[in-house]
Amino acid sequence: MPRQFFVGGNFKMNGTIKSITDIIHNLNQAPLDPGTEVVIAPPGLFLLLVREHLKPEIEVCAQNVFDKPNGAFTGEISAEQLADAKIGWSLTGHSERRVVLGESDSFIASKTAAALSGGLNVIFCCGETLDQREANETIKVVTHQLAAVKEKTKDWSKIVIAYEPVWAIGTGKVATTEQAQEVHAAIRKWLAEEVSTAAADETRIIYGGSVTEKNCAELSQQADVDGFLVGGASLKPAFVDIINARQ
Ligand code: G2H
Repeated sequence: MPRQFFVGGNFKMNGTIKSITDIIHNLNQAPLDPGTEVVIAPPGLFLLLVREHLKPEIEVCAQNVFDKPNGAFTGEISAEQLADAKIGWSLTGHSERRVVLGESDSFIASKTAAALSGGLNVIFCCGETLDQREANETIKVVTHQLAAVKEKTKDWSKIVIAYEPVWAIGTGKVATTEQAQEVHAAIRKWLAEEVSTAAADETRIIYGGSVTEKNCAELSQQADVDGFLVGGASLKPAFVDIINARQ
């Protein structure tokens, strides 16, 4: 079965009730490619607002999840609480949490496993820094990040892998189609060798890092690019053009 094209919008720590309501209204009335699975990740404060007003065809995603189901963990939200609130997805492993908040591969893997066992789907992010790319360590870094998840989870059917080179995030410097395809193919090879051929065939591997309505069409034509995780551009009306990149 062909992999369904997937576009996620990661709003990061942006938006107000007014601006997010405007985004919801725009997405609700825009003509969206029915072949694309669309998921948006507003700040946690707005998850319920978005779920209540967004059309049900579009899924809602937390930007973060904790690795315990409940308890004395001030400021955290569990997968079970998200699932109870009809939030079906969470991001894990975003480089801003790895770098700014110091999340380790092992903690991210625990959060990913907890999200899956709590009933969520996960967009797991991985990617190398500029120094690592220049040292020819891209594949080593990315597969190391993936291997940490493999240690704690067997079932990859609810995981979408987002390859996000750190040097391309929010910088306007998008990976070339060749750079993206090369890493996506390496991730698929890793899945075939380390997980299963079914996981390699079926897992969506999406690209993130300065995706816009201008560069998405060419990237979307690469054999192993199954969609996008979009940051800055997901806050703009042109997000619709990215969702419709394959039309
Ligand atoms: C990468 C991406 C979304 P942007 O972080 O996850 O953001 O498109 O702004 O580079």
